[in-house]
Amino acid sequence: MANAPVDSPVSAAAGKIKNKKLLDWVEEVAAMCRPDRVHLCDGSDQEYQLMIRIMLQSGSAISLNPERRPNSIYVRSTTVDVARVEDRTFICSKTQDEAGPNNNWEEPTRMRRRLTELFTGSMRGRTMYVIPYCMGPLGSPIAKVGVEISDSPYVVANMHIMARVGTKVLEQLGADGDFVKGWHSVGAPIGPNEQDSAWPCNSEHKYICHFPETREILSFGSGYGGNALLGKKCHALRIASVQARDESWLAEHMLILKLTSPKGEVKYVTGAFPSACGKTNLAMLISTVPGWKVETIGDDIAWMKFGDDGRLYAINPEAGFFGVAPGTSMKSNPNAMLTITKNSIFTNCALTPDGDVWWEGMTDEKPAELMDWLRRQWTPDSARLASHANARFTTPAKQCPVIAKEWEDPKGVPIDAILFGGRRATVIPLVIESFDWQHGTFLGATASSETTAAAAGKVGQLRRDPMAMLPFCGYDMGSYFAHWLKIGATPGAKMPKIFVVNWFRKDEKGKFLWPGYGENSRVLKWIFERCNGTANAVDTPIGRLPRPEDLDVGGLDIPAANLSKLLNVDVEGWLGEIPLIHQFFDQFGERLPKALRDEVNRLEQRLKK
Ligand code: GTP
Ligand code: SPV
Ligand code: MN
Repeated sequence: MANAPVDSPVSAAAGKIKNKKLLDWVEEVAAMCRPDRVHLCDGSDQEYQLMIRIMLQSGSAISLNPERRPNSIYVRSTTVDVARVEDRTFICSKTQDEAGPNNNWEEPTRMRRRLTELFTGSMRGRTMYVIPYCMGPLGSPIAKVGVEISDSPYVVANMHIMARVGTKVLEQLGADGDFVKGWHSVGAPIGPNEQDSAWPCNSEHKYICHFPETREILSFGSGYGGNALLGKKCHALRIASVQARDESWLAEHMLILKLTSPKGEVKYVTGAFPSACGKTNLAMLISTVPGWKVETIGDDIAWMKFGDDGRLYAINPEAGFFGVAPGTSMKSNPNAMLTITKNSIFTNCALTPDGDVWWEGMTDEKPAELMDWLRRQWTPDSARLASHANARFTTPAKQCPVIAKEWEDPKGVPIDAILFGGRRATVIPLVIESFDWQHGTFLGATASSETTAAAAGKVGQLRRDPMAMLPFCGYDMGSYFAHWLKIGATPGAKMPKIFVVNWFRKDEKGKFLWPGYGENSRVLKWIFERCNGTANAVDTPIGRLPRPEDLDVGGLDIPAANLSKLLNVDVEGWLGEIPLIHQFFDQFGERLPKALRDEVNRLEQRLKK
């Protein structure tokens, strides 16, 4: 990398870019943002180490103790930049109707004007990094290329872990390949005599904008997670959901797991759970039912396309995990703990005196002293959390001890079951099997969950989060539901079975009724056997449910009363949902498929019988 500003910061990088569209764009962004330097990312380990050094030198990062956690760093953001900002996230489609009631919308030309003002000169004093990335295994027919331009070395380092990046992607792109453009600036230019701050961002202006028609993302003002790592939520969900609609496939907020029975039979399962509702944990769980095994393919996003055999094949577009730290422990998720032993980035956790990280729930006993995520001394008597509730680890997927051998298979894995989950203290049972695809789509479309710290705003508010896609669907959700129904009606399609799960039911005292985590394997086993037609279920007004004796709870110490509550149909509760579902559906107007309205009516009739 050139260290001194040169006359044309773009020229060195430009010489290596063969793709005309990319070259023009890099020049356009550089001319607007006025960085001191331009760095075309090659994706090498040297480059990763350089990013780490830059962050260490600027005070952005601290090296963790290499004996405890080799090649790993600790980073803290500021209080105004700790999570996705849903109220600052926009879908700038031509019309507001296309963005739908589920998205903030702004007219594209107006938003561009506003963003041009903000991006102008926004990279002064900084290096502009050009990061070619591939979502999905290189060469996979399901994978897609994007290029993120960012002024943040933290973003570059994270993208190295989360996606396939660098020269190999540029080669795949070729001279005339197409790609998604992602503009990103932390929005904090450095003046001539100014020092950089430890976590540069813009505390006044944040915009996470998507232009679905031109397949562009413009993200300004934040350096955190889904706001800044544009391959993830912005590209792989918001832009990709629009592409998926246009090209008849599915881009979903789903984990992908491989489930093997004691007989060695394999099924692949995807699961949509809202942010911080258990995808990473389920994707790498250790079964408590003897002989059953879960292996990980992905923990956050699934792209699914039909194979020639009419089945849906899923790939994980990502290469790493950006996982919720709090609650992760050797008890709750040992495989995650073993994944993050090295080569990882920790953001907004607490720091131990011996240079390691800690977060709430990591150990039964709290450390005697810590530095909290806001750089203050902390002891167990401190009346506050040591790590932020949305503290995260960034870690390579290939380090996961239970990563499935086929996790990078370019053709994907054939899906047998799709799960919809959420945090529901009441009403929703432990598991429901849908009657058919349309009913399953209805259950997904009406799913609701309590909000979490993954997004800025109130925590614990119950809201509808259809298919866990409310913050991530790049177009009108009425049309998205229609797309789901259309996919299910594809001629010759062999669709997965759809299930609802809820690990978060509570008793009157607010205690979880279900132990969760590894014990969720008992539900996975039932789902597996339902797919094979070997487990029992009873038809109820809300769907097919196991009776307590249909679920393998051998060796599990759970009161019979809890189990019957977990598998009970709360008729009153469901009847109470009916008007709320109608109300929710009303906002989509004409675009709501009639079939979903029929499903509510049928549900009501069955409940009243
Ligand atoms: P994102 O990365 O934001 O998309 O989150 P995620 O869906 O991957 O959620 P994750 O698995 O990281 O879990 C989030 C929180 O839920 C953690 O604090 C977990 O400890 C907790 N959690 C996960 N699974 C269970 C479960 O089965 N039962 C209970 N009670 N809590 C769980
Ligand atoms: C989520 O919020 O669903 C995440 C974290 O997976 S982020 O990448 O910040 O979106
Ligand atoms: Mn997520």
